[in-house]
Amino acid sequence: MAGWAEPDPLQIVGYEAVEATCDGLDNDCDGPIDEELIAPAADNSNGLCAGRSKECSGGLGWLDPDPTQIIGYEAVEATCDGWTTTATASSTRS
Ligand SMILES: [Ca+2]
Ligand SMILES: [Ca+2]
Repeated sequence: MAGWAEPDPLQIVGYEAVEATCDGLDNDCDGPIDEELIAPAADNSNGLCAGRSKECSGGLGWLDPDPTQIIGYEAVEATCDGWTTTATASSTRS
């Protein structure tokens, strides 16, 4: 067989027939990068963060969504831990 031939994509390290890895690479060689990936559930699923999925950040992989972008987020409950913050003022004057 003479002439030029396309390389076998199966021999390319990291190649995927269907893009499946959030890595900032176009693993299926179709142009778009990290497209149509199925995001895993976020690590923090408490409070307003319930039901959220991770976001693909390219080279940094999957990251939990930024809680400050969630409607209703309050800095008082910055840990988004499911607990309701209650004011318990107990200061006394001496
Ligand atoms: Ca792709
Ligand atoms: Ca990818």
